[in-house]
Amino acid sequence: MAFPEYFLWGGAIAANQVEGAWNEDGKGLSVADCAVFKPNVDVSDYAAHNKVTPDTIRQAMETRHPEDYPKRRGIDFYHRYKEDLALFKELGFKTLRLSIAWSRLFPTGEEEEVNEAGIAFYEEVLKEMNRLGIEPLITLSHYEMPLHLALEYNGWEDRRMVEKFGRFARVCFERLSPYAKYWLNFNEIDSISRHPFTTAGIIPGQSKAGDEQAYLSAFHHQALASAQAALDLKKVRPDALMGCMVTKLTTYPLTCRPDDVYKALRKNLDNLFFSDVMVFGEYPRLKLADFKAQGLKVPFEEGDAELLKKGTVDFVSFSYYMSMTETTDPNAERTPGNTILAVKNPYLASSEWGWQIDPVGLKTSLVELYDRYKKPLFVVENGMGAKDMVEEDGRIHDPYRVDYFRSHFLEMEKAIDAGVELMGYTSWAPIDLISVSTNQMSKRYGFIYVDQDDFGNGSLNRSKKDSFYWYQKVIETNGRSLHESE
Ligand code: BGP
Repeated sequence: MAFPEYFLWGGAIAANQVEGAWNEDGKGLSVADCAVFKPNVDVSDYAAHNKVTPDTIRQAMETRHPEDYPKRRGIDFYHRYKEDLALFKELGFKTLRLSIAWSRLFPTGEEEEVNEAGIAFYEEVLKEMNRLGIEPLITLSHYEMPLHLALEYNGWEDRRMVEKFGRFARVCFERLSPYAKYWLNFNEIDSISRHPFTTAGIIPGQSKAGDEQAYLSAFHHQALASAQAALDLKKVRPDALMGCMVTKLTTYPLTCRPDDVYKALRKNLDNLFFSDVMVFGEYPRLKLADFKAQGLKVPFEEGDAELLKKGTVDFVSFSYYMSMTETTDPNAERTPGNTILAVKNPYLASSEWGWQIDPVGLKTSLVELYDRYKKPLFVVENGMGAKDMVEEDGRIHDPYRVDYFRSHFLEMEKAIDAGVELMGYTSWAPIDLISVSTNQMSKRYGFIYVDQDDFGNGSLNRSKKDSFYWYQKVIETNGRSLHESE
């Protein structure tokens, strides 16, 4: 069978990893502006890369220089978006996933009125996308929020964030939904405990209730905000669709020892918990029992249960980079994954960053999620970070990237054949950008090369890699080229 005619092929980017212009046109400091590049720290040491303390934040606030804070400069999409959108058009994109920097619209998050210069930027970007016929898929919150809210409230631990986010989301819907039908609430909402500051503005060690309780409270508040946003979106644009977005961390047992199987099952349920709440509009019993056993409490207040039930999502989206493996054996070899360390699967190859490459796991994830939720799915991130070499003639040969995508697309097609309803696919990322976990530029994902090194040197010129032409053909033939021999 083939990819359906309506299939939305495209790519995904995030404001804080591409825009730059961190202090232009009234933008406030965001949590992403505090992310420091640490060239001498091992790339698998996520804890060290993401370490945030009141001191590191103070240092970040005092420095005006973007050299050490790569997300402040991004790839200058803020000034080059027309050129980049034209390249996406040339690739044949039906859709582009992008996010809104909250701190451009509300510099501290406390303002009553929107910063007009901030929203005007997104209006222009979306108008240009509409003109080019590229359907926007907007993430309201992708690892970005005003820093002030982290300092003042310990981020999403505080319930008042629901109302502040609501104001931001409503402005986005009023001003931007005329140009955009597809929306996502929070990027990888499950990542709160893996990198609480980036995801939820929580500064570890600052909560009176303890970090674990703070993470659970933050999730509850984000789930409420998501439900409210789903309802508010429909008031402004009834035909718009709201999706949730999770990191799909499909986990296999290392052996068929019953204890390994059970451990993997629980890992999978931990991962599914987040989308369960947003799809079913209620907390799963097993997780509630788990929280109780850990002495944690979901901070339910009157009306919360009804809101969660009313504001469920229309579709389920997720990122998929690799699968994971678990065992009860404490001595098993471990390998890095997406901001996580997992047990190494002996059947899989790994990227240069240690992430294990598993196309079949994408099919497994799609079938599992569709069977569980019976809602349309959207793969909104998938790709492989790699080092690219620019040849003397300026060309970039990246067969490893083509191999990665081809193998994943073929498995995605099999999932569609198996009956999965898949709305579309956006690669991470169509253009090289700043890495979330390590703030590197040299961890490249794009079909489009950006001339910039880890320290910010380079012309920022864009050029097309070999994979550009390959993906262009996939889109042009709606996947049929995957079956042609080269
Ligand atoms: C996801 C994030 C993205 C992205 C990607 C790759 O978790 O949603 O923003 O960056 O991972 O991760 P990294 O940039 O660390 O390679």
